[in-house]
Amino acid sequence: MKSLLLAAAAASVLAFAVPAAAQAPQPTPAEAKAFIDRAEAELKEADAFASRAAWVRANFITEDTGWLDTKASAEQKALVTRLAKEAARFNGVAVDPVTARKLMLLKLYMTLPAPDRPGAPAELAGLSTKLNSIYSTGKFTWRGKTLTLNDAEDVLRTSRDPAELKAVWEGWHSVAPVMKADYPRLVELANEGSRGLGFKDTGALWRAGYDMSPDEFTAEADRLWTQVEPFYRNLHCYVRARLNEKYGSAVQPRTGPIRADLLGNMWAQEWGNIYDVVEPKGFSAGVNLEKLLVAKGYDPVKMVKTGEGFYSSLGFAPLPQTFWERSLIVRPRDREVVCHASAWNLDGQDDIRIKMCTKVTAEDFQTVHHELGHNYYQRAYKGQSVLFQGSANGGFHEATGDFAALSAATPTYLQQIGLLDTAPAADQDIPFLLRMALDKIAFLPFGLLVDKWRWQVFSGEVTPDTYNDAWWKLRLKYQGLVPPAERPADAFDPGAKYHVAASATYERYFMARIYQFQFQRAACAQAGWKGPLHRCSIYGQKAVGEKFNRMLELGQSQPWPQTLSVFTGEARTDASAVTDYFRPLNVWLTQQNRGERCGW
Ligand code: X8Z
Ligand code: ZN
Repeated sequence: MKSLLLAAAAASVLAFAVPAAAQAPQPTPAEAKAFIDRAEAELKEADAFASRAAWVRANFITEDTGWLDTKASAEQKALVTRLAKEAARFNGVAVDPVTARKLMLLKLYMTLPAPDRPGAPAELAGLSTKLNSIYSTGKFTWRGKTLTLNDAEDVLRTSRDPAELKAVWEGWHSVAPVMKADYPRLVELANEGSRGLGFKDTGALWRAGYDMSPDEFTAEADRLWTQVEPFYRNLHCYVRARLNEKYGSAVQPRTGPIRADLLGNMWAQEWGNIYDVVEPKGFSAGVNLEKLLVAKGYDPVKMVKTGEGFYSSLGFAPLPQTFWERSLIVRPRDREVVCHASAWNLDGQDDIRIKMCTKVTAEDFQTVHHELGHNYYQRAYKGQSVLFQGSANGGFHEATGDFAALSAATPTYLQQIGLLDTAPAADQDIPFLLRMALDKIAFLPFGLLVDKWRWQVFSGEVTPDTYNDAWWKLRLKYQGLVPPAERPADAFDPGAKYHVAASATYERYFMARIYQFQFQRAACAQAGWKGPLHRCSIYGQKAVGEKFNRMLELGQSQPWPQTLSVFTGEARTDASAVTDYFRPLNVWLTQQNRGERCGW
């Protein structure tokens, strides 16, 4: 693996080989360091302003908060572009490794970098805010009622009527075509900005965040997918058969792809909501977390408090009082907000908050742990300087809370916190693992394809007239899914997914679904766990928590393989942790699928 840091150091050696007389005066390493110090101070100030504007807009979407957010974001983009350009002066200077890494990270600072010309940062920031707001305020009419995404998701989760599912699925996707007017321009501007920073396109910039070249990252993602693909195909085959039995061949044929609206989730990215449809026969009834939460009187705040309790048991300090005062935990009735869950740190120190429209469901129990993981990570690396305040790579940030949730999902833990009254029967492993696989394994192809689509868009391989076809080609290839009916000519289905509308990168979720199992395997070994990996809970294991926090504290101060080895002793992304965890289920699925024509 070639790291960008090594590439920068090699370039500096070459530069020194050129005779001094042929060169403009070389800036010194000390000047480079002074520049970075100044840059970090400027970034900190711009961030403080931009993140407050973004928070206010996300909590109160109006024309005016959009205007303020756009202005702050445009200023931040202009600053980063200017700094990155200035940083180019130090190309070839033999700077110390810390400064070299910061110079590299400066170029990766913006997800959508702006071109270096007047008006461009404002135009790009404006498009970005606008698309996010269209998504977040999106509504459609169904049976005479106006539905938000939250309402639509409730139908997808609970309805077992294929006509209803189709209508609501199509209804939500009808909010996206209007975005198609702006998306190509956003792509064009971000690409121009990325090229100005020396990247081939914005997709290459995103892939450069993994301490390897963009092409190496593409190959790495493909390698990992190959490790888990057979398992996904097994799960697909099993679920398709159960859907066929439930709905009949006219709705879901026994062979070929699965209809995307039947899987309990708007994007068919996690399938745990249809556990009742695919529940294995011959086992005692599995744990129904949603029922337990409701029965025990959980409300959204109690869900978050419970999440906090898990982290406290690992030795993490309690959330600050300001977290409870400033977070948004319930969807407000009287104003528009960005409901897609997120975690924030407003000041780079202790002002951590979450913003989510929490429902008392199994899905949100998981999401609460996910979001808090971001907050504990942010707080752990607050001692790092601005350019090192981030996760080892994007996957680490997304994996942290999911790692906690792996323990929090175990029946042992649910019993420890009084959610489950009786110990689960000894034969519950397969139902439990199936429930987990519906979320964890089903997600993998989706986690990969969202940015496969964007990489193609940014590279120009996919153009606006083929946006939607290319999307469904990937949905079919990786997930084995088709839409419930032919899509209209103006459809822009990628835009019906938050991260596309909001330009948030997605490959990190794919990586996170692997890292979280590596973290879990290492954590359980540290705790001396001898049983099967899926039954391990690290609740209360303070020594594990302390070691985990030591990894988090490093932020992005060094290449991620070094950081990963601090906690796991492994320096490579390794999907064998996923297959280890699910091994008994894969054997069982293979037996169940006997006689089926798997694949699509
Ligand atoms: O977006 C999220 C989090 C916020 S970082 C709620 N997730 C992805 C998604 O919802 O698509 C978590 C799982 C994948
Ligand atoms: Zn997240």
